[in-house]
Amino acid sequence: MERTLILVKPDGVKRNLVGEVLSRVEAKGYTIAALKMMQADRALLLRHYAEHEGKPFFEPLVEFMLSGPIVAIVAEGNRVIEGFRKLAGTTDPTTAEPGTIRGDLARDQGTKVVQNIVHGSDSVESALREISIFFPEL
Ligand code: D4T
Repeated sequence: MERTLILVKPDGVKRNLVGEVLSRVEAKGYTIAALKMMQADRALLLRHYAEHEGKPFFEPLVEFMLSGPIVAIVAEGNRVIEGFRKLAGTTDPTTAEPGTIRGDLARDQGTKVVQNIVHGSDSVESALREISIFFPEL
């Protein structure tokens, strides 16, 4: 069964949207296989966002992800990686389609990094890698 890593980012936790995100994932029919609230540290984020190191939004991204607790979720189901990316909507919340998590719940805050409520793995390889970072016990 396919699995994906979902993160509710600090903006989503601060705005009390954890339940809203979970309820959209569950309503779509995916199963929550694991879930934890945590405070990320820099080392964890450097591993998770290794592909973005050196980009202009990298430091603001790490600072943002350190700014409060996050909720890490493993969701399971056939084609859940693609399915959750559709539920999340595109990266830029201003233009994300209404009906999606980002399109319905986020907007441009004028910050150096996009604050867009959730992260979702973008491929089978990323999902395996990211799940092992956030859930080494699985
Ligand atoms: P994540 O990884 O958080 O699910 O988001 P996406 O897959 O939609 O976006 P990403 O990995 O390309 O970017 C990670 C994170 O950085 C922010 N970002 C991204 C940004 O502030 N400016 C940018 O130009 C890009 C590409 C948003 C999400």
